[in-house]
Amino acid sequence: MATVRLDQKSRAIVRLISDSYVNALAKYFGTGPSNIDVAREQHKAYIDALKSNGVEVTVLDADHNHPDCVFVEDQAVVIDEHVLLPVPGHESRRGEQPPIAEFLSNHLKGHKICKMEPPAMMDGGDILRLGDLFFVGRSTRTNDAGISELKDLLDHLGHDLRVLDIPSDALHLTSIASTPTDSIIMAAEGYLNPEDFGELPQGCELVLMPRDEVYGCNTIGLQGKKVIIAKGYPRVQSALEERGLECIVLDMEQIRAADGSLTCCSIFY
Ligand code: CIR
Repeated sequence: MATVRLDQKSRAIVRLISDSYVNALAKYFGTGPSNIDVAREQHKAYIDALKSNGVEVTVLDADHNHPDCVFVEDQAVVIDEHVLLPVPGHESRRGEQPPIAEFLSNHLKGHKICKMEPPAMMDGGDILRLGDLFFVGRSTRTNDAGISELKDLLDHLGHDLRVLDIPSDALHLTSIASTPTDSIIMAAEGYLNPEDFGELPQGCELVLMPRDEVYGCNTIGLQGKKVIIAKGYPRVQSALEERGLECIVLDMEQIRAADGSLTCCSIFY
């Protein structure tokens, strides 16, 4: 999930789909991508949706040695004037990071770059931002040492962090929750409970969706009351529309097949 607030969401990086995408890790939502051409079409529509809604998008080349390289969210965490480069939780994904780190270092000159070191590990997909409050998932990809490094950074920036345990049938926190605005958390029943998030700041709301719409709970909120959602989750769509948001609906079938959600494919900076 984007670790920037809505007002900071004007630029994003994405990365093209690898020729080896059919070998992407897939253990949760999907059993593996089956059609690279369709995956690329769906990814192009994703880029177009960001661009046509006012986001300046930089497209990085694919890394054909890394089947999961399209999922850039996991590789870098941008928070205020800091970039945290985590140690990605799955060994096969660690080599994806250098070009992303290089791009962010070159384009965010005033930012401080913090590099995590093993045994700490974390995927960016385990972090959620609700205004100035952060949540992190303790998962198969994010361990306590990684969480402790994130907490040090957030303490330094004056932001609170709450830790949630990710159930064994989910990959990341953002696989089961997102923040379509700076005051709404959308999550799936049966994966997370209201108590897991704790008391929310005044004016914030937790919207719980039925368990069978868990994939739809990953959304990308944009400026202008717009939100990108995945196709096929009608209750997610109506819950957002009831709250005055305009939904942009994208077919994510071949991205989902590799356990990827909408937020996984971009880093806002
Ligand atoms: C993986 O298992 O690492 C990829 N196939 C999917 C990563 C999805 N990223 C995300 O949720 N942030």
